[in-house]
Parts: sequence; C-alpha cells; structure tokens
Amino acid sequence: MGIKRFKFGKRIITNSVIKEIDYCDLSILDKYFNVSTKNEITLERILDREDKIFGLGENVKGINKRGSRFISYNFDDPDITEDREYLYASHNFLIISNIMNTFGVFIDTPKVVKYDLGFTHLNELKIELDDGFDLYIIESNDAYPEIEIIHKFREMIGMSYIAPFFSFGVGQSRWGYKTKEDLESVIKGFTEKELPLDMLFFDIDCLDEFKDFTFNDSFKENGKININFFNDLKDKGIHLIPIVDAGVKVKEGYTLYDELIKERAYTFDKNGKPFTVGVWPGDSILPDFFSKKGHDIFGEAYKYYLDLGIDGFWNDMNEPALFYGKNNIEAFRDYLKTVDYDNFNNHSFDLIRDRVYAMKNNLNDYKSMYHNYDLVDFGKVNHYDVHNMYGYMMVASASDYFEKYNKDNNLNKKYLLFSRSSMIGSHRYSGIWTGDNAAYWSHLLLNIKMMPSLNMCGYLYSGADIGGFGHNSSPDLLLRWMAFGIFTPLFRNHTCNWVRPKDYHLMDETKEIRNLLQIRYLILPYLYSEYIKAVNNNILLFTPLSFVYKKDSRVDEIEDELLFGSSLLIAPVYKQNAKGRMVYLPEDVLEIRIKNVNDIKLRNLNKGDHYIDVAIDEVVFFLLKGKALPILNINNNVTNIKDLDLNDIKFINNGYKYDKYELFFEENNEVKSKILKVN
Ligand code: MIG
Repeated sequence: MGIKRFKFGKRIITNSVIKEIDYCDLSILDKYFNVSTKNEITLERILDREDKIFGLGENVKGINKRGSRFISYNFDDPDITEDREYLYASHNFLIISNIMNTFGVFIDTPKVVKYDLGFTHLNELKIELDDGFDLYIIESNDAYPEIEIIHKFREMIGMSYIAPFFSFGVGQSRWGYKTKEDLESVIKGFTEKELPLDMLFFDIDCLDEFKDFTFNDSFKENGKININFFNDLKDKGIHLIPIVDAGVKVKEGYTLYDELIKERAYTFDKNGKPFTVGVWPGDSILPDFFSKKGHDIFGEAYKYYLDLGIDGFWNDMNEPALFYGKNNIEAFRDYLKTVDYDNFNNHSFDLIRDRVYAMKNNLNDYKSMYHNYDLVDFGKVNHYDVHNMYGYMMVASASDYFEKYNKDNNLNKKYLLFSRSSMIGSHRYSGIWTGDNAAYWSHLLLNIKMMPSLNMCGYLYSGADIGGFGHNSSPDLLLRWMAFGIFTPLFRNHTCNWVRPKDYHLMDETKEIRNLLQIRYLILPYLYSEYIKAVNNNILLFTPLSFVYKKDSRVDEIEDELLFGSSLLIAPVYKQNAKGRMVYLPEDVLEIRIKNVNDIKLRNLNKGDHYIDVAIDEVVFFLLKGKALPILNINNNVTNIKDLDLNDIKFINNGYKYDKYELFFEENNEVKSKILKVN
C-alpha cells in the first residue's frame, strides 16, 4: 500500500513534492477514477452514499466537503459567502473516505482545478483540469486510514515551516494604524490595561506611499529612522511585524523598483515590457518571483527591515490581487466618453460599476502576463498557467533570503512569515492566515472547521483574524472567538480600517480579555509542544473526531468539536447568546474549566452527551483519559512571551499512561525538547 504517481502531459515544475516517486501506468488509475482525456482531463467517480470527502485546505464549508463545488484559483474577494468556490489558496489534496477503501489524491499543478464533489449530481464526483500535471494516489490499509494518508502525504511534500516561539504570543493589528504615534498609543493602551502584547502589526498606511520596505515620515526624524522607537519596542519585548505587498510602486529613484527594472525581473507583457497593474501604491509592477533575479532582488530587499532588528512579516496581495490592469484604463476612459449623461438612469450606473469591477482581478490580465521561470530552467511561462503559485514563490524568495542573512551575519534566528496566498509547497516556507473574514458568527464556525483541513495540507502555523476582519464586531463575538483563537498558532486580532475598532485595549471588557490572553499563555507549553510534534511527525494539530473514533458512528457528523494535539478535545461556543452548548464526548474525560489562571476547576465527565455551561469569560476543554496537559504556572503579571522556564510547568493529569511528557521549547532560537516527569 503506497503512493502511486501518474503523468498527464508535460507538467510545470512546482516543487510541491520533494520525494521522488516512480510513475505508474495510467491504466492503474481506472481503479479510482473514470478518466477522460478529451480536450481537458476529467476524473469521475461514483460516490457511495456513505463516502466523505476531506481536505482541500483553505475553503469554505465543512470538514467533509461533499456536496459542494470548489475551484483552485487564488483570488482576492473579501465577501466570503457560503457558496464561495475559491479563496486565496490552492490546496489540491483530498481524501475520499469510504468504509472499504479510503484513499488520498494530490494533484500537482499550479493551474486551475475544478472539483464537483456531488454538487451537480448527488453521487458523482468530477474533477476537471487542463493537461500537464502529476496526479498521486495515496493508499492505506491502516485502521486509521485518513491519519496514515495524511502522514504519507505530508512526508511527500516535506516538513512544514516552523514559526518562532514569539509568534505564538498575542498579536494586535488593525488596518488603520497610520503613524508611529498610533502604534505607540496601542502599546500605551495595552500597558495601562495590563494586557500582554508580543506582536504589533504594521499595515500599509505605515508605509511611505505604500512602497514595500519603507516607513512613512512619522517614523523619521530629520529624514532618518527614529531608532529610539525600535529600541523601545525591543526593551518592551514587542515584535513589530510589517506588511509586505506583492506590487512594487512604479517610481524612479525607488531602489527596489529601479533594480527590478534594471534586471528585467518583473512580470511582463507579450512584448517583454513590464505589465503595469494598479494596487495600493497606484501603478505598480509585479516582481517576477519565478526568475532567479526577481527572487534574489525581492528577497534581499528585506535586509533593510532585518537590519533594524525586525524579525516577522506578513505577505499580502500576492494572489496577486489587481485593482486594475493599466492596459484597461484607456478603454475605460473611452467608455466614459460614450456615456449619455443627459439620459442617465440607474442602469447607466450599473454599467459603469460593472466596468470598474470587471477590471479587478481580471482573467484576461492574468492571461496577458508572463514570467521567466528560470529558477528551475523552465523558461517563459504564461502567468495564468502558474497563477496559483505566485504567493508561494513570493514567500520562497523571503525565506531563502532569511537563510542567507543568517549565514552572512552568523545568526541562527527564526523569522515569522505568513502569507495570504498559498499553494502546497509554500507550507515549507511560511504560515498562512485565512484572509478577509467577517465579524460573523458563521465565520467563527468556519475558522473551527478550516483548521484541520489546513493542517492536512501542511499549514500548521495558521489562524484567522480574531473577531473578524470586515464588518462591526461585538464584544461577545470577540470573546467567543478569542476562546477558540487561543488554540490556534497564529493568534491575531485584526480589523479592517472602516469598521469600528475592536483592539483589545479599546474594549470595555478588559478583565475578560486579560483572562483569555492569560489562558493563552497558560496553554503555551502544550500548544508549542504539540505544534512541533505535528511538524516533526507529519500529523495534525487539529484532528476531526471521525479520524480517531472509528467505532463510534456518532462522531461522523461532528465538525464543531476537534481534537487539539494528543491530549485535548475542544468544543468552542460559536453561537450568540448561548450560555453553553451540547458536547458529545466519545470517551470519559476530565473537564477543565478555566475562569482565570488562578481559578481552574476539574471534574470527571462520562462518555456521552452533555450540556456544558460556558460563561462568556470562561474556557472549557476536555483532557482525554490517559493523557496529561502541561500548563504554565503564571502569575498575573505576565506581560510578554519569554523563553519558558521549565520550573514553571506543572501538569494536569488524567491517569497519564506514561510518567514522562516530551516538552518542546525554544532556547537561543533553537527548538529544544526535554522529557519532563509528570507528577
Ligand atoms: O485591499 O493592507 O487581507 O489583512 O489589512 C486590502 C490592507 C489589502 C488585505 C488584507 C488585510 C489588510 C488589507 N489588505
């Protein structure tokens, strides 16, 4: 029982897979799919009524994706509705789970792939894509086939990115911080309210004219960067995390632009000229991350920030998102000249609006751009054919440079890097956040359901904008979302600039927020240890119950409870005004109820259904039988994440089967582990 690889034409090299696997004869694939190679390739399969379909990483809907339609096509659209077929990522790994025969499928291609998982016809699965890809089938005979398939798949795509320990701390962000003073007032607010802060995010308004790797004037004194600000951050143990967008402003004299132009390291049109697009800085070029030159030049641009001691970044707009292609502006201008303003009606507005919208992320623009993919000697390639890879190549350029920077400066630092756009392969270089969600209760539930799917595809350092990015959040939504977010590796409160603030220090619910942040610290030793184990052992951090409790059909449909690491079951509250929720426990557990770090209550609960009260300022989770939970014994004055002091670790024990727990921590930037005795 192994992995089978099939060849469909000449593939574009993606390096998504790092393991060499021999090709099989295409006829063997008939056992899994009805394959048709007319025009485009289609793979069809009749589904049994009981079949479930897992995987596909960053997408809407449930853990079981059956009944829906999805497309791999990285796209920026902040209106995440229930029927959205594509988000910011392409994660072409799925598991078809059947009682008799469960198998995994991975499609190695940067091109568009369409999945109809019983959407058009109840019992028909259909995958459509263009020729030129490799397909892998991953089989298992194991009693826990999904887990084994994921393990084999993750082994095949290589070890996931390891984020630095500080990035497991508390992150505050808002699109709308404009100046150094804005950032300082956040820090002041956190200090006054005695809230811990580890990462302060820096969004586009802090840049100079939206240019990457710059600061606006508020950060300068007499034209020079005010170094005191950075020293102060350092003293306070706060990491500043700047945003890095894909588009580079067209402006002579701006070094990054000049260099990309000089070395022809930009995405180009059919005549080889820069393909100019509109993004935040106005007219911009898109670095050609597929070219050796573009990869190196953009990577090296990080040096400016790194030299200031900055050690974390987020990469945005790298689908790439386009507000317009410059080539369409002329036609738009001509169109406006034809508008009959004397007979203007509602329809005239719609037509203008439609024209504007049609210029955004325009398919023809994507099809009119080219790359010089000489990083792997592939040569000239149309952007559309490698579209889904653009963000992947962007994070690779940064990550490769970080390695070089470390070497040049004799450092062994770990850097935080996470991205909006991703494709399998990029999981080795960075984490991801899940983009522009909204302050909807349904998006809290979506966050819960998406985590295991992301893990399946190799994305372990990930998280959503806590409390929702778009729309106005309410205090109860923020608190409930935090109560789930404390379990996700990336734990960042981020908001869009035109909705009402929900920064932790601006809320009235300070006590509740402080408690929740402290509970995050309390579980850190466990969270970090289980995260590292998930990376090292190619397993999930968030596991669906149905992957584990094979003999209990009750868990089949449960998607709002998850196993978290090897010891815990979590069941977040995600409904407004709920005083608690029904929880199905697949085994006897120890309930852990935390009001604050000095108020932890334990009680035994039997397997079965329970209504669990969960007050708005509490976190309740469950310790499985035979397991132990390491917690950080902290006092109320924790202000920042620090290297763990192992003397501060104690255990909550539920009849632990072994007397030792392997704890992971970071020491001098290295991941270390120590076997602790469980008392
Ligand atoms: O067009 O940088 O998803 O997190 O705050 C919007 C501004 C651009 C989208 C990101 C969001 C970020 C915002 N960006």
